[in-house]
Amino acid sequence: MTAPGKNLRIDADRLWDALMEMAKIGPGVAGGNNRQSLTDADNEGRKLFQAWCEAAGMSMGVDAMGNMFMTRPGTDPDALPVYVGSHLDTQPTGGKYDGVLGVLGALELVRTLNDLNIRTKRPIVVTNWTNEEGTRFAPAMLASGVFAGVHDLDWAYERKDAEGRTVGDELKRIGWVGEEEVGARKMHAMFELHIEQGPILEAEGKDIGVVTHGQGLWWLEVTVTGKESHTGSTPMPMRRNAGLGMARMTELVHEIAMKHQPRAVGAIGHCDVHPNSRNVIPGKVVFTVDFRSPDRETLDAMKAEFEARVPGIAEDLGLTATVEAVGHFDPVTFDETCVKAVRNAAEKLGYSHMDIISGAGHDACWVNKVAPTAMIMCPCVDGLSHNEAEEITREWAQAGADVLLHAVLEAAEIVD
Ligand code: HGY
Ligand code: MN
Ligand code: MN
Repeated sequence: MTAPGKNLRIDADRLWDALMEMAKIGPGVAGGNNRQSLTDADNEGRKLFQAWCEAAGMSMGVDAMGNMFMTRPGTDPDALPVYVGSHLDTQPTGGKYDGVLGVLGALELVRTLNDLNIRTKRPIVVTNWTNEEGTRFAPAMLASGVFAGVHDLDWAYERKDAEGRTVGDELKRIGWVGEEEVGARKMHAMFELHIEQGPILEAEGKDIGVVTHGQGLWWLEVTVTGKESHTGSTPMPMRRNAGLGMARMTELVHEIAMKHQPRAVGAIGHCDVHPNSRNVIPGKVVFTVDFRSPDRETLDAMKAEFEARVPGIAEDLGLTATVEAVGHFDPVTFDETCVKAVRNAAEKLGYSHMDIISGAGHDACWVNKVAPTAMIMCPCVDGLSHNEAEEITREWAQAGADVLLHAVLEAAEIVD
């Protein structure tokens, strides 16, 4: 097996063009994207990705969760394939690169191999995972979670969006319920390229993050119930203000996360206020807490402390509150051999690099349960993501995709 020379690089302009082309689908209102999972825009993005992959000689397989698997054959059809990809769905105010860089960086990898007629022993499968973001349908990484056996298919199909539409119905509506059983595919390895979505790589002046671990997550849905009443004529002592309850519980989330610095984070992101009227005291509020830490004990301790202290806050204000876990994964340790392939690639190509723990969750976190997996990160400007102003440089995109190419080739084994 020949090792590729360090002059083997992807075509950075072609990758950038693909990113900008995909960004036109499901545009946001401030230069980013709103291509939420299983919407018509998601369907349009899937079809463009399928067309590009088929034009690059790949054949498509789709499973019952709509996960897209685009295969470039290897010389040994019996060899377990190397999977490489990420997700095309975005946040409602998402950026152009979160997930998309990993999918189109993988496509660019195949296009580069085609240009040079490079064959590999193992097939290479470029992958788009359904519903990574978990914003329209919680939890995040839903389809890769079904693939890894963490969620069962029926439960995943029943996940509802704010309008009450289910994953199963929406998958059917856009025509992406595939024939394949979810999780039936076996992998030799999986690699995911992703922007860091944090400030570390840029601050340290590094082109590449060699992702050794991913932090764990708890998503807790809190329902606080009080009593709707007039904001003008209800005396303060008589109020049962669910909005005030949420405010104090939000403070509590922040206080708990700050207790566990520097390796813990906590915030609320989603909240529904009922009836959400200017002159009605909120009778009910539903909101989601997002706790994360690379350390499992810390993560579970934050959840436990929050759950223990919520009833006291509610009682003080004459409210009731329930806390339900709606998303979870333990901290992840990625596969050493795959991580080494990433580090070797960065070293060979002369890209500055550092080991890093992923702050965000990724499909790779679940796939790592069923196959050797690793991630490659590139910086993003000001560490900003989940914001339409998310930005990367062409150089960072090139560095990430070059390292992805060489790491995948180490696993897929070049034949000639
Ligand atoms: O929530 C996450 O970490 C990912 O962006 N879905
Ligand atoms: Mn992502
Ligand atoms: Mn994201």
